[in-house]
Amino acid sequence: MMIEGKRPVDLANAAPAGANGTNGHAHAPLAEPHLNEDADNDLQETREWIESLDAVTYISGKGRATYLLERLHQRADEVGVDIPFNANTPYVNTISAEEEPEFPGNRELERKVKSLVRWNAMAMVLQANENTNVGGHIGTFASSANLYEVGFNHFFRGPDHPCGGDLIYFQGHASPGMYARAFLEGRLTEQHLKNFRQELAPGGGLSSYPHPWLMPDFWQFPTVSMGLGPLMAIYQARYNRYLEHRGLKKPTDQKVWAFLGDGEMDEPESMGALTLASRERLDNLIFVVNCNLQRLDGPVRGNGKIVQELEAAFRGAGWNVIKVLWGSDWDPLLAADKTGLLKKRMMEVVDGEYQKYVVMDGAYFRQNFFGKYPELLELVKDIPDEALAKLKRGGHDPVKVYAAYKAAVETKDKPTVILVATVKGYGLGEAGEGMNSIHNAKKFKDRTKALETFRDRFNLPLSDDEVQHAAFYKPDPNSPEMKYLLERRQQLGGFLPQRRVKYEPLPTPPASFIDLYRKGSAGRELSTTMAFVDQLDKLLKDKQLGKYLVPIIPDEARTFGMEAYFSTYKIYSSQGQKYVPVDDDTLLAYREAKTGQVLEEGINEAGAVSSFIAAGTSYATHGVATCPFYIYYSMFGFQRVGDLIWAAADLRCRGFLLGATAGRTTLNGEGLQHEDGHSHVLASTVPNLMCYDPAFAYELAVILRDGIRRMYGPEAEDIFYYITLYNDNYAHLAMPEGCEEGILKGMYKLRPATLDAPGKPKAHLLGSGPILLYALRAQELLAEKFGIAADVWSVTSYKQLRAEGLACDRWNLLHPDQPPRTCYVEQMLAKEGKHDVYIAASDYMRSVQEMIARWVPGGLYALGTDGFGRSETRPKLRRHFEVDAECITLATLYQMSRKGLLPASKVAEAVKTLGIDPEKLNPLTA
Ligand SMILES: Cc1ncc(C[n+]2csc(CCOP(=O)(O)OP(=O)(O)O)c2C)c(N)n1
Ligand SMILES: [Mg+2]
Repeated sequence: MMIEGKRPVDLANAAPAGANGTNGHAHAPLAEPHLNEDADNDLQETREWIESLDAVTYISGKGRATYLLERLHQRADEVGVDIPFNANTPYVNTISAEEEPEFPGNRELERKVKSLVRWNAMAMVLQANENTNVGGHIGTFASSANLYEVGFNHFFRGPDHPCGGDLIYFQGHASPGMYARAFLEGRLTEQHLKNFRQELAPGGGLSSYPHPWLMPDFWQFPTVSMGLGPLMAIYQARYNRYLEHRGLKKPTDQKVWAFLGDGEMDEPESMGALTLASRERLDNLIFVVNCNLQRLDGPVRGNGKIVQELEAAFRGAGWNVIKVLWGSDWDPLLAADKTGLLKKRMMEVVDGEYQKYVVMDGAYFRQNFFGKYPELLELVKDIPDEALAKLKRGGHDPVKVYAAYKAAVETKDKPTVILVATVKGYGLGEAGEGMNSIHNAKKFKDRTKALETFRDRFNLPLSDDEVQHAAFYKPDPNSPEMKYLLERRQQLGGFLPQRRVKYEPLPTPPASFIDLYRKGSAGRELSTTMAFVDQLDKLLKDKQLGKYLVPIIPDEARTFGMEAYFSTYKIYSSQGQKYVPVDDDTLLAYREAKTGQVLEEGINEAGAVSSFIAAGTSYATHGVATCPFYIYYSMFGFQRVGDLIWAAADLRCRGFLLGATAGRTTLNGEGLQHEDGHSHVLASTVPNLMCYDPAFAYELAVILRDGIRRMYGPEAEDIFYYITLYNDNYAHLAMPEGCEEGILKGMYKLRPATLDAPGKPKAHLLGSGPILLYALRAQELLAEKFGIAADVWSVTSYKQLRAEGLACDRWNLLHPDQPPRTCYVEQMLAKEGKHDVYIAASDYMRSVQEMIARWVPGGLYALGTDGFGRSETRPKLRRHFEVDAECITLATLYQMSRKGLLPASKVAEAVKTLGIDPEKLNPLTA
């Protein structure tokens, strides 16, 4: 039986519309049900069940139908009926044609603008490559132009909007489209476009991809390292809520949009945090996955369907999924598909085949897609081949995209993903549309023909000559399309992308903060981690500053002795605490609260560093400066999430990264995969990261205070900090007079030699972190056993010293006829004896210490922890890696003998008296 619009129904048995959460009616005629005659042994009964559902849907709406199905589901559970699991819906648009809202824009003007953006984006990449071969991408934006234009004209709110502006993660490879639009908007000049990827050209250029470091007024979020964008977007949306719940930002309906590639979704980071978004009910978050079915080399899922795979994963993770697969011109075909065969065919064709249809002509499409079933051939018999070939994918239809975006922004209590089908290289025809090679295409083979085809396809008002030159085109400012474009942006609160920095600086902690640690620990033994926990606690209690500080911990608070923070500052939880914690009656209870300050991220370094990024960039994204302190196992920092830290640097993120349980020999029992002796090597590669390896509480206090001043005070430097913290307990020395500058610059003399040996060369022992204590012990050994005077220096930052030294060297190189500058290391050592020897040891690899070797007179002998860690006691590990007091002593004697200040036999003797086994394992290879 056919169900038509005027089908008689039994109204007496229909539930009233609106009951049980109806969410809309489907008044269109319903398709004939699909019955499987072979597998069904009671067709009549099946038909009756389906008809009942149809009747309810027709009379009372889909909401009622959903309700009844839920009840049936529940009943089936009660009586033990198995329900097959299926996370997928059919391969059609989630929003049916009947449910579509009216498109509010001017289709004609929007099409014109979009065509111009397309042209200028393509021309920009083409010109750049014809002139300089600097690369660029045409295919990505060609596929997503419509996705962005619908957003720009109707959805994306700019920074002047009362919501503060939506935060948009633009797909990295689509950047030419964003520049082309900014050109039409009058924000970029033709010269800028000409200088795409030539950032050192006169007049400035445009960065290849979104980089706030390179274009700080334009780009907000770096997205081009695939997978980081989606992860950071989730944590950004969550941080927005954190700020609101803590009263630091007024609640608005501001959205976070992330535009992603379907190939990009294969990165584990892309989908790794999906359940956080649904758990936190982030209805302020919208993913748009551009499913052009291709990545760089070829199809994303040639033998499968990426949209269906993503749908199942996102639905399973609790997201609202909206599929936009088919353009409006498919609507009549779908409506005429009374048997459901067209839907079936849509579902059974794999992505590799869909890609093939793009490249082949209409006849091929007819034969291979519709030709599978005679009924489908019949369905399209009146449509000529050319028209068949032009049937659009949903992503190229503004009406369909608008409907999806509208539904997404109106969705409550869930994040939304829009899976939108497009064609890679859309509009490029034979020049690359749908080709496997399109991702990297930057020039056209048959150039004139390709450009003319492009012009004609998009009705661009360009002369043959302009086409020939791939000239940029901007219509008259008074043209209707230009007025429309600007009017839309004005209505929506200004241009995007746009990065604005305007915020109140934070107060610098008072000098008295350092005074607290000036006296040392008076013999009490404590670790630098304990010192940090105490210092952050003091800062959190600061009346003006405290509430802007954000402690972030990945399930390691107890390891670092921070459990008291849970009860004092509370763990942020958007749902408060719905249970009584097991330790409720203790002082250190595990307290969660909606206004909680601590971000306890679970075992999730990638997520925690994403929170660090959201917090450390809040001064720019929200105009509210917050200062994150992310403390973690130092081993699981740079080598685990180094790319996110690089993104943080690009983002001009501020805050403190605290690598705790640091040091290859200090974290002793945990072995090879825990003991970090190289994070300072990795950290040294990040240009705007200040790296410190302090040994004493006062050093740490000086660094923290100055860091807050530099980042959050009026100077507002775009830097951030990496500080290593250790869990070795020892007595902390009192702060020597006047060492503050040295602590910050990287080194100062901690304890001059007590042995008076006038006229004799001295040794200088440079130490950092807990190994500084061994340098102090070596100083004593040298004096007591060998009569050698040694000064001990505390080196807090080899990276800072090196950066300053390199800057001096460079200046000298470029100004050879002027008096040379001396760097800080040279200045520090200038007063020392000409024949003195220098030994540097830390709990890090030798290359860290060697960073300053070139400025040390007579060379520097480095001791460090090169090699794999292992489980042992600290003394044994320090001997194994040859960084203990005896090994420092030996290295000093050896350096002296190399300089002819001591016979080699004396050193050989010392090997014995110091108890060092010369045939011991080589730590580097052991
Ligand atoms: C982490 C990372 N790996 C590799 C790349 C190189 N890369 C850039 S774009 C791209 C393909 C992108 O495909 P997709 O995500 O489907 O985007 P599309 O261009 O198709 O929209 C690759 C492999 C990268 N930018 N980042
Ligand atoms: Mg793709």
